[in-house]
Amino acid sequence: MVREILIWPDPILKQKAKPVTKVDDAVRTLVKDMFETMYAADGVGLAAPQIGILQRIIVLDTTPRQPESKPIAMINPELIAMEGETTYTEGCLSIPGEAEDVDRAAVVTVKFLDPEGQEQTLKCDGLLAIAVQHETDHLNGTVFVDHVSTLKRELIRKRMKRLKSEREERPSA
Ligand code: GNR
Ligand code: NI
Repeated sequence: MVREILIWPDPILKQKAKPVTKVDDAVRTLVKDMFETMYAADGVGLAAPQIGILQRIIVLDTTPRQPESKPIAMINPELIAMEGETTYTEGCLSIPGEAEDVDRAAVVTVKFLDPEGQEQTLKCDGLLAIAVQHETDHLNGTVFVDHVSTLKRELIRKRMKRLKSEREERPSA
């Protein structure tokens, strides 16, 4: 089921998500909904708080609509190593139409539980490393505009206010 994505600055997006205590069918159903929502919105990642659920779950697919597309679901992800630096122009499904440069680690090692509850460790680079950091930020109540200047953030806040009021007038827009 495709869920509705919250638009920043929704107060839910500022909260810290709670660790998953048991990887059960409810978690697996949520992961399925998160993939459906991410693909429907043409994103490369999605964190549970973006659909209003304060649990530490993220999904990623940095090569959607390619034959070798690799969907990854991470439960309770933890960044255990970060190396190097890189800058990438980021966007966010919760901040539609906006993009700003953000500095992050270039290579990250992430430890997580897969949907079977098995512990996994993955070393990521490129867009996947950026997306993992962007999504783990969401689990800690942070969005990419928290990494840009106050001036840019306040301009984006105004545009999101306008976007929300337009959507209330014309819900299909
Ligand atoms: O779809 C997304 N694209 C993207 C581009 C650059 C850096 C990060 C991202 S993640 C974003 C989806 C999203 O908002 N996930 O929280
Ligand atoms: Ni995002």
